[in-house]
Amino acid sequence: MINKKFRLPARFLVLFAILPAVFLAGFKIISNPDKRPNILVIYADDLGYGDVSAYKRGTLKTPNIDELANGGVRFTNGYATSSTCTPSRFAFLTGSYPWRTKGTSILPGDAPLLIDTSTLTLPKMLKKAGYFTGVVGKWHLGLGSGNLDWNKEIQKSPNDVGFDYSYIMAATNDRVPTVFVENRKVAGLDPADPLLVDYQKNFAGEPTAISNPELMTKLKWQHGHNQSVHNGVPRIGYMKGGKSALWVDEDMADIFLNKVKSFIDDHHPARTGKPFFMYYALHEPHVPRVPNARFVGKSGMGPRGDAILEADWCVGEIMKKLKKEGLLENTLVVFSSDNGPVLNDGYYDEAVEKLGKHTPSGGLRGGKYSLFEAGAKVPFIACWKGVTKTMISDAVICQVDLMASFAKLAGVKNSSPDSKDLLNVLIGKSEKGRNELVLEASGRLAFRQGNFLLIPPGKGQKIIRDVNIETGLSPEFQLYDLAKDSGQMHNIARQYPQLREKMLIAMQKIVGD
Ligand code: NG6
Ligand code: CA
Repeated sequence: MINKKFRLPARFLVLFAILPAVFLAGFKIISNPDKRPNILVIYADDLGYGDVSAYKRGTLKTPNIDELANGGVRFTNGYATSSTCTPSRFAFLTGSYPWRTKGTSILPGDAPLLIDTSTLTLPKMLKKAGYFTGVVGKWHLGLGSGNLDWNKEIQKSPNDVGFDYSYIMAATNDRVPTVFVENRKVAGLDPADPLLVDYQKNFAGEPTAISNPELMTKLKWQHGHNQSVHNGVPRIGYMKGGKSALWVDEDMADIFLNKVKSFIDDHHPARTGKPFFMYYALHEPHVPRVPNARFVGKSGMGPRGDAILEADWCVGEIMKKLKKEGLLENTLVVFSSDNGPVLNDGYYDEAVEKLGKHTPSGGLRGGKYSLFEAGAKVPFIACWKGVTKTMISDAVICQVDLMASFAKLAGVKNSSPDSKDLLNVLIGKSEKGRNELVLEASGRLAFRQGNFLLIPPGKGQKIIRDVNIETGLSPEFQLYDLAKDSGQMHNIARQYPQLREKMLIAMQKIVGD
């Protein structure tokens, strides 16, 4: 007979039986990768703060992006790190400020891969954490190791910096080669008609926009963009051959969208048991703006407005797809843009003439290429059905922070130097964003601390005449109180020399001398 002292009451026995089961179930929930959300980053090209109607600044209507904003967190202080493409994308994908690395300015279409393949990038981090990773759309971070042969397997591609799948245009839609690269190969290339690319000199006998202006049936160049002509549009750089692989600008949006949809089909977590990360890099509204006929004339603002409507439609289609696949509650969607807006970026496309009352910069000063606010302050929206609050957040957040924030979400450690874990800010649980942020334009830096923005003196032109945008450069210190003066009309650097000094020292601490 068991000694009475060692007898346990029946209810304790029941507890002992249940506890391990509860513990195991709990553990399973924590460690089951299925429970981590998919991540979809939709990244527009040159879309301004005022171009999204949810920001209530301009007159163009973007109902699908608005729906994301109205179901999630809309940031009023969301930034790219830079006012041009390559550095902003570099920062987003590496979690490191672009100016720490040489050569992060706008790349030509034949540039070698900019990201060191030994770097722990955002996609590599997520891949290691068990995500399927993909990129579709604009790349503009280089390919190969120099002197790239477009007819062979490309050895340094997005697939070498963490993407399981890639379907990209190499650089921009105004740069040759005008082809898509799927994983390591130019898609649809006929080996009998090799593709040749050169950024220094033309190929003998090949027409250009200068020698054969009659080829420019769709758009004419205004500045730059006068070399090879394809699909009636003159481009930057020279190209020959590869005819079967050349894109049709009007079909680009549909092609990218369909690639993203098939990626979702192929990597549906219900089938793979893994979450996915998709970087969907829209090509709109960067020049040349040649939207599909379905959108032509729809905005009343010419091709720039029509291209934005096309991008907005793509956002709607991809959200419909997530809904259809039952993934809305299981996917964090972040929408943003690589830099601010520009109207005339080198083609006669009536962007200026047909603008009407619309304000792409949303009343901010400057635009693409500028150190002023419109350069890097961009639409920034996070939406995860059932998780994100519906709110407007004034917290300062930057795309460089997505790496650390996604690391938190994926349950892994972040080691990226400049990236801050702002996951709670991203999903609207906290409004405590960054206190300090360094911004970049053509290698020049500005510094935001709290609500103040400091631009140290810089030599150079005040206005880029071709695009009619202020650079933000001045021989004097500039200091703005963005809380009172979001349009940066009042330089208070002389009034507040101590604040100016304090900010300069804080900036130098981050940047170095
Ligand atoms: C500039 C191009 C501009 C655009 C930009 C890159 C000229 C005159 N201008 O050099 O059209 O392509 O580079 O834009 O060639 S970005 O959004 O990719 O940074
Ligand atoms: Ca851009």
